[in-house]
Amino acid sequence: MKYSILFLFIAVFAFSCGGGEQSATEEGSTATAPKKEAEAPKAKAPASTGEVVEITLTGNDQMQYDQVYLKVKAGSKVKLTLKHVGSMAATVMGHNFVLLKKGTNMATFAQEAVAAKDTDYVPADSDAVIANTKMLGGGEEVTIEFDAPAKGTYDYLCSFPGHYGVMKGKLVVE
Ligand SMILES: [Cu+2]
Repeated sequence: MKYSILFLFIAVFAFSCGGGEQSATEEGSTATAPKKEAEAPKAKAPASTGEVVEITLTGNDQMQYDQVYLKVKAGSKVKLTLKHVGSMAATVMGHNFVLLKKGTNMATFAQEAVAAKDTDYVPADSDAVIANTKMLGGGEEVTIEFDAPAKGTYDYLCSFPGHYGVMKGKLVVE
């Protein structure tokens, strides 16, 4: 009886020591993990689900998009087709689609875009753009593909001078 109690005591002691070491190791590994997680949100998109979302957006001669609210799932690939369903030239009624990163001031961006005529009214050195199409004239269309950004709501606009006041919308990633 005495031996068995002693054995039990040793066993419990040994177990708790072992357990202590184990949890210390786990704490050690979780202590380094947050650093990696902290870097992750900076990545443009979550792991791809392989799902492709096709969207067709139009712009017309009345300076209007047909949709001001687009919704896609996080991790999907967005295949966006922009069609200019009007007939006016790109030089007078050009339309494009520019998706902006969160925190971008649309008015400020649009002002910078006006000065970027040489690059289709999208500032070449801008880091505020997630994706954009070229500028289209009546009857033209273009398709672009991009990875849906992280969950959230993003602004998009037509950056042709003077258009963003009306030609803008929200892309929701959920
Ligand atoms: Cu436009």
